[in-house]
Amino acid sequence: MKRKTLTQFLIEQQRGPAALPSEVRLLIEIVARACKAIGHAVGKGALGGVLGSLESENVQGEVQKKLDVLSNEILLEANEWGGHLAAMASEEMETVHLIPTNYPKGEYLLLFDPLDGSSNIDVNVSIGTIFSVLRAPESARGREITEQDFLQPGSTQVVAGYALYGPQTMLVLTVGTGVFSFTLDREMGAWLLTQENIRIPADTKEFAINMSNMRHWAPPVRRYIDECLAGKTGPRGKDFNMRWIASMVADVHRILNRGGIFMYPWDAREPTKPGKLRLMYEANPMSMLVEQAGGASTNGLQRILDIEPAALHERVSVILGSKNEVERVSQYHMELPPTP
Ligand code: P6P
Repeated sequence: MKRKTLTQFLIEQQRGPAALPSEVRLLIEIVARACKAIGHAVGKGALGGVLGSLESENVQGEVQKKLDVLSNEILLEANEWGGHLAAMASEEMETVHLIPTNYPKGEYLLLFDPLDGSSNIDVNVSIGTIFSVLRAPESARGREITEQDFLQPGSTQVVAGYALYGPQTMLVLTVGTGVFSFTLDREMGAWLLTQENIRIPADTKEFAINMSNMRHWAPPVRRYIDECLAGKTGPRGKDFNMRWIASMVADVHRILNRGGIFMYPWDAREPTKPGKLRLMYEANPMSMLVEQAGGASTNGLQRILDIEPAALHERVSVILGSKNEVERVSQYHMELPPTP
């Protein structure tokens, strides 16, 4: 069976209802090529001398893994020269990364978490790269891009996607016309289309949450999980299964493929922070993918894609996946007292 390449798919998206701009096609192909390079480095592991941590910490105050920094550098270098970007932003960098003056600038902004799930790197569990594309504001033409130019709600994203470095290396992508997955043919070095119009089942029997935080959750989340744990004998009338890979890309990929609900809610360990995950380059791209696949994504009270960002690295509570389950959790947030 002859499968479409990523390039063939993107050319079809240029001709189709998405009328994908050629600069966006170039952007996606460059990011996809960078993800191939990251996947290659991940795959070499100890043989490539890329495992382990550095002395440094990132803007999040997290110890950086060698592969975090390498992945970030691969994405920066791959995208600087192309003339399609006005600037970039990364989980690993304090502020926006401007395009060097010797390169032409474009009208798009690229945001990424270069290697998500870092705690899994050294123990050979799936990790991934998450990316999001915004248009630079018209008002930014002719001036230097600032952090403020990135602070757009997730509903304005042009592209969202991730690469998953697991048993297969996969690229999952949306340009607003549904969700498509590509599997890397390692012999050819080509991304080949393997899934079209992925749909998330509206119901599920599988939840994903870090149960060790149970005593810190707000009442609506505690109620939802308690009911799942009560199984057939409880108000849900069915048994649930639990999965937690501690790699958002891997958990979301499972949910895109067989349904489920992923939750990283606010918890009392850091009461002033709305959650652990980052809005701009984790929650927003994942939320666009999930909604494009017929799922839902909220912070418990509001659609994540509607959130007006106040800061580049702001965090958010994330509840996403099978629509009927996400709506149930939102209902509980409305019925129970708000987070203290
Ligand atoms: P915890 C990885 O560090 C990450 O940002 C997400 O990929 C993942 O879902 C979450 O954190 C795991 O967090 O607290 O369970 O280790």
